[in-house]
Amino acid sequence: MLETECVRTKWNEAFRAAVVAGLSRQRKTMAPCWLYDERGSQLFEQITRLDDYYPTRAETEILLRHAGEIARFCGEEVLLFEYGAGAGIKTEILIGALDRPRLYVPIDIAGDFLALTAGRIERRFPDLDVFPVVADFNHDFELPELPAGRRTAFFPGSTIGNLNHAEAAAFLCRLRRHVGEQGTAIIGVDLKKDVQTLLDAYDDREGVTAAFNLNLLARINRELDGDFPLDRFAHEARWNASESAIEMHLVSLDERRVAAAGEEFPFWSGETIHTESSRKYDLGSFAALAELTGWRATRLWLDENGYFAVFGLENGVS
Ligand code: AVJ
Repeated sequence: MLETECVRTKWNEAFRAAVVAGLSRQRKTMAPCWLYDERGSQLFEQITRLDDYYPTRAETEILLRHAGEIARFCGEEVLLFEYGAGAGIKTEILIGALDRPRLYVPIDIAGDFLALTAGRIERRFPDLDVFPVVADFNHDFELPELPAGRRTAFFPGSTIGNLNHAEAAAFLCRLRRHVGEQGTAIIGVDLKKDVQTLLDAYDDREGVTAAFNLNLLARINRELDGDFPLDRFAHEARWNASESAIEMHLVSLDERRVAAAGEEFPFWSGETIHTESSRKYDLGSFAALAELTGWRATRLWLDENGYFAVFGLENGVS
């Protein structure tokens, strides 16, 4: 079997297992990574351009406005690691500002997507070496042997918001190990703000976020022979104050049984599948999390509205 085929087969099996496990639970849940099949990734791309979805705009504004300062913070001739490659324009802004970066190391679980990103960056920055690494950055993995030099970890998009406290702490520890002494990190973090602004961003007027969430059911129907009636499930965005998170749910509008992956799953009317949590930090709570994991949160850049933060972290070990 070709390597890519093999990965794909395993991935399909993992999806099946995740659906069966997630829909068998007392509180039905799916991890957000399953939202991103090809269609889901296209829809997410559309979300980033919506008026109601402010995070991409706010973070891009910060990177553009403070590119020089951020680049100086990272240093010269750095090795740049990006976790979850494919932030596209944001990566290009940072690389474009860096002083003679040595190497770009995009890290992603989706090998084909990674190859696309690597190719795009190589064409855009012909002098920069690119070394893609296929890995699930939510689990421990070893980096290959790389040239010497100061290292920067870039984690934009508030993707860290998908992780709970323990996962985020473990992730930040892993970053610190990867960049080593003298290492830095540039992390994009979405901030707490008035709840209506948050709800609008995750339940936009154009219905793209609803389509993005419902695509998970369409995907189960397509790939696992499911019979979810897509017009009898509704997208819902909720604010969970105790978790400080926006949650996306898929609500069953009726009591019914749904078939998928060769099994049957009962729903009561109003029962939901929880498909994503997107945690919102305040400046202090994120800095505290960073310091807890051995980083020093020494720099902070904000957008005009104060909606989004880009943190500059330095490895506390000197
Ligand atoms: C890609 C996880 C940062 O949480 O804002 C956008 C995903 N979900 N709209 C986010 C998402 C619904 C996004 N992240």
